[in-house]
Amino acid sequence: MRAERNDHNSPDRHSIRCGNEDDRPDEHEQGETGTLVREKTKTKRPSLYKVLLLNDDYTPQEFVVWLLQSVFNRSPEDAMRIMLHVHENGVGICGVYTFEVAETKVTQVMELSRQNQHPLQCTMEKE
Ligand code: TYC
Repeated sequence: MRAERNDHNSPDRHSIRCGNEDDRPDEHEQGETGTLVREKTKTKRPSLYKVLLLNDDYTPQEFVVWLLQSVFNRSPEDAMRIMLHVHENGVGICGVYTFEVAETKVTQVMELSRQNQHPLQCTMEKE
């Protein structure tokens, strides 16, 4: 006797459920058993990028603190801590973002620095 193939939406169908699946009807029927295997949906997490601030001898500390608050949404205390870290260590992390967000923030920092005639440099680096 041939096994009944369960209705596609039946909750008791024989399927392997994975944590990461959607509701696409992406199933294989294996042989005559009627077993339905749902393939895992690949939802890859995006790569993350560190936005780095570089020290220089000319950009005013107040400007760097203001940038960290305005562009990177840092609290005044956090902005001061990051600025002093860069001042003392030569480089520091402003934040970690997906590619487009990191790229936008680097552009904003470079543009604001240029407009204010400061030599401040900002780059991004894959985590
Ligand atoms: N070193 C600068 C000064 O003493 C301050 C500064 C801090 C500049 C961080 C750039 O990314 C920077 N005026």
